[in-house]
Amino acid sequence: MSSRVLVVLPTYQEAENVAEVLRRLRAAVPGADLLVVDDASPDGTADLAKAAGHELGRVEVLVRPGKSGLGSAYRQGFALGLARGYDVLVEMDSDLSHDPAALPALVAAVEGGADLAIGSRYVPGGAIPNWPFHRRALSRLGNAYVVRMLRLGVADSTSGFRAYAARALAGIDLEEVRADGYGFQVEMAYRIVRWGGTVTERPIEFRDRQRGTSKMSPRIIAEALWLVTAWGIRTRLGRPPF
Ligand SMILES: Nc1nc2c(ncn2[C@@H]2O[C@H](COP(=O)(O)OP(=O)(O)OP(=O)(O)O)[C@@H](O)[C@H]2O)c(=O)[nH]1
Ligand SMILES: [Mg+2]
Repeated sequence: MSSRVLVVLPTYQEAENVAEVLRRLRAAVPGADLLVVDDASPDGTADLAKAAGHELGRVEVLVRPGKSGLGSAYRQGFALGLARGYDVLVEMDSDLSHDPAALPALVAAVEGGADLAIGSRYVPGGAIPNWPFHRRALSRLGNAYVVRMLRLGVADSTSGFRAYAARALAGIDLEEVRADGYGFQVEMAYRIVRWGGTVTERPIEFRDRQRGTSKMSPRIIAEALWLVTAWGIRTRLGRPPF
């Protein structure tokens, strides 16, 4: 692995998870740099990340003044990574839902030529062992809607475990990306496809968070639904979607 890899980890109230994520990442991708983007979590996540970073090395913690959303944390982390000349930029949750051990396969796919490699729950080999029926159904329905609406040939466009080639992030207009949460994941994939990039999927086993609480809300789901609908309609009318 000769490329320079930056893993961006957004955190909000992940005190119970952040140190272990960093430790497992360091073991899985020893050559990568790790960037935690914390939105001033009141539970002390940033300090715990810094302490783990001292022990592990090559961990940077960026503390922002207040909760500004997942999409905004990634946009800022990616902009920093591009400015510093990384080749591969990784997106990953900090709640241990995404297994760091699966990351080398995503990075390898980008090194092999993909512009975006998505850790997918919906390709052969992918799984969500401990999700209740309603979450499974919602995620499946959401992905099916994206495929129909945007004609996007991606089985798991809402997955937040991915690796991007720097050229693809530089090719799309990151500043213009507006969506948060699931909408952010779909928007990034759609922008890269429209830019002419290649997207590939690799199977992952997604583990529901064991510790800490979810920050996803009905508002995030509604935003994604609304945006996908708007992008789909504009595309069908022959207009630029964004
Ligand atoms: N910096 C930052 N990180 C955030 C924000 N919202 C969520 N995160 C982080 O983004 C990642 C994904 O958020 P989660 O709450 O786990 O969302 P989810 O995975 O859809 O939901 P769960 O089923 O609860 O895991 C986690 O690492 C969060 O700590 C935010 O506003 N700012
Ligand atoms: Mg999560």
